[in-house]
Amino acid sequence: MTQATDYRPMWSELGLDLEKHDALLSVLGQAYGDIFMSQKNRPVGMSYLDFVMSEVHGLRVQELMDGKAAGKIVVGAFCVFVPEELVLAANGICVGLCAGAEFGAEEAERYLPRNTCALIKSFFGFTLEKVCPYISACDLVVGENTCDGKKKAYESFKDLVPHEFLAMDMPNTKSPEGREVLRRAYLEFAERLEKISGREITVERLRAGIETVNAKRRALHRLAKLRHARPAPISGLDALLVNQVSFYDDPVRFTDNVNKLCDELEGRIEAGEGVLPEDTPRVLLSGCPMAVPNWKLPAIIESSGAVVVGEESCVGERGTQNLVDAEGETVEELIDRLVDRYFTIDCAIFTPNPTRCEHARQIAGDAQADGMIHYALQFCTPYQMEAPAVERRLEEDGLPVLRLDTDYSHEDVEQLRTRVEAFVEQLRG
Ligand code: BJ8
Repeated sequence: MTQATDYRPMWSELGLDLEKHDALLSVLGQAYGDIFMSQKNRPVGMSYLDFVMSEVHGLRVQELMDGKAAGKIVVGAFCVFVPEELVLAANGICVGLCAGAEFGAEEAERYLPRNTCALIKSFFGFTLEKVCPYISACDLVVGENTCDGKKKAYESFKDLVPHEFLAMDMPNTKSPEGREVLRRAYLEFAERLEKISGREITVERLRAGIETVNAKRRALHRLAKLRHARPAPISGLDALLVNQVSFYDDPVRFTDNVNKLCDELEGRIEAGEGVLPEDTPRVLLSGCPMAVPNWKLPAIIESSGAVVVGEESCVGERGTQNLVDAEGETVEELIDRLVDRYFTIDCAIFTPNPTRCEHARQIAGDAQADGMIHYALQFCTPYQMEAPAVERRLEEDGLPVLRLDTDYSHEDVEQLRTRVEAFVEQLRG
């Protein structure tokens, strides 16, 4: 994207390939302008998000470097199972790592089979092509052993990260044994963070971390709820962007700005103002997470005349649901409270995973959705396998469902558009 300051010395220091990085920023800047800035009637509060995005590889990375110079550590993650609360307690900054665009796919395929999902290929591509300043800035990268794709990919990815890597074990059932696996993983994570940062995780520090992240999630819950209004006060694209930025931005500043945006949306709702007319078909998205800058499908949906009113996704309500109870006398007790909350995340890696369907039904009802689009990345077995069950459950409620499998390329845009337009027509009845 475009920055006013010259960050090239910092990018060089981080070992980026400046030519490829320039090419990436120019494509992203163009896409952002076309998709976001062309929208009409955006809330004024989105200007903060526009600013953050314009500086996503600039000022935010500079802040990470300044933080490191002041003694903080930077921890990168690919999954919402990595608890930011522990990172904050260890004087760290937690960042989501780039995994939402096609870049360096050919290079990635030297390490991965062709039939690997686009998200995994993306983080290999960004790292191998040296265009991700975040991964270069990280003192520790956490690879959580979730789906088979990620689990096996981390075996070789760990040798590509510039600093330390931690493979975090994950359960695959919601059993007492599964809960114990997660608890042990968080204890090990806490120990590793203390070792790298040289700072003890105390009860007070962990409680403060929990309160910071709870406040961020509360603001995101508030936003999710305001989208239920008819007419919708904000586009699905802008709301998705808020969720995407939540993985990068300073949590306190972000929370403050999301709450200001929500104040504005409340004003819109009171005045009966919507971002689109009241009779615009309302769509719930459900499925794989959409990491920044994966905007392809929501852009197609909204330019086809519908509005996205919720995401049952890890970059959305699956990722933010529930808060952590901050009550506890010891660090171990607070880690147990973290486990209580994180163990409720209904990722498709769990078998069985019934609460995901129920959550999708609940959001669809609350958001007054007229239909649901199930989105899976090609070769993502967990979400592709769950799709028919989610579809059946929602259809039992009388909700039309469109199931789409795609990737990060632009080759299928017209094909997707044709199917989405026909679905939106169906919703108009
Ligand atoms: S908690 S959804 S963020 S693992 S798309 S890499 S599942 S093959 S991303 Fe996820 Fe954590 Fe679960 Fe959420 Fe595998 Fe599928 Fe690829 Fe995926």
